[in-house]
Amino acid sequence: KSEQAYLDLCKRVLEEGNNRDDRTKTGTLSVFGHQMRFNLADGFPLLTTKKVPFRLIVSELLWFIKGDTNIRYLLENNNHIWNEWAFEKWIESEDYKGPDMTDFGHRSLKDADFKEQYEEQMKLFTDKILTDNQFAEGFGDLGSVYGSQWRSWNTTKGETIDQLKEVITSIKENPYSRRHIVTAWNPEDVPTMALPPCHTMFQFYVSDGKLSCQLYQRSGDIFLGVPFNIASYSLLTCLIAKECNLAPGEFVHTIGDAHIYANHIDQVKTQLTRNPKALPALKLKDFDSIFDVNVEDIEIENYEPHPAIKAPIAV
Ligand code: UFP
Repeated sequence: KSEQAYLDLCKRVLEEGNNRDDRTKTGTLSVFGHQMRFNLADGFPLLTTKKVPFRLIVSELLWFIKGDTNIRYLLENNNHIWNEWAFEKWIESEDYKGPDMTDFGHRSLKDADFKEQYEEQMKLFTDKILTDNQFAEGFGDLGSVYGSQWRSWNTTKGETIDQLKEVITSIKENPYSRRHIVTAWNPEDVPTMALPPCHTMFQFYVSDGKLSCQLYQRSGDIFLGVPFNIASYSLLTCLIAKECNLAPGEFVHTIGDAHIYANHIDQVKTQLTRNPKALPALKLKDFDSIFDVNVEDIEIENYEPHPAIKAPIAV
């Protein structure tokens, strides 16, 4: 019940995890292959053992659902989680005239003066994305991220496939199909992507009037990423269930490389000392199509988590 499946994953990795080097040179404890199940009838699986920022999860998911790949929508919703990816393109372009921002992620962790400069440039960048249409078109678009993979997958014939729309139609028309799949992993694109999709594919399953979803996540940052990912796909499942007149079933979360970064271990241990509280409830306003849903249509009720726990993000 509740968030125990997540806490069990944390315990397993602390106990059994292999010490591994990783791309970010931070070092991790990692296991390969783990599955968590969340029964969405038990409450909405937004962790209570630390505060998770639900509004960011909502605006990011609606951004994907709309097929939007421009960070302007996120910024309009005060969501900054994808900024670095767009910023990177800007500082590498002819248009950028400010101080050298090479390797800004690592440098701003180590150098307070640089961090200040970086934050100043980032503020200039995001203000311009919000106010200058042409600039936003040029530098706000992230290209092949989930929004485009879900809603306008490019085919070799030069056409696009709306996987999300098609999967919803197939759930409605042929609920017992074993082909309710949306994929984000495109082997042709992967070699040139800055961040190949972590959520490689997901599948839906209808049983007893309930809609379940399973995600295969190739790589999971257990402390910072996974709590977001659980809530995001659970919300997606609840939204699609509502459109299809089904009750939410289970969210099954399968992770390939499930890791705790070396600089998150103390935070995870702190979190494990806390007693989980009752899960909150998701409240959705009525809608006909998930493509029409806005941030105001989604509320979380009775969310009374333990305080947030800070940790550095691996870059
Ligand atoms: N990561 C997540 N969830 C996400 C996301 C990224 O856990 O939604 F976008 C983490 C996993 C890993 C890193 O720690 O980001 C991606 O690095 P790599 O591509 O080397 O697996």
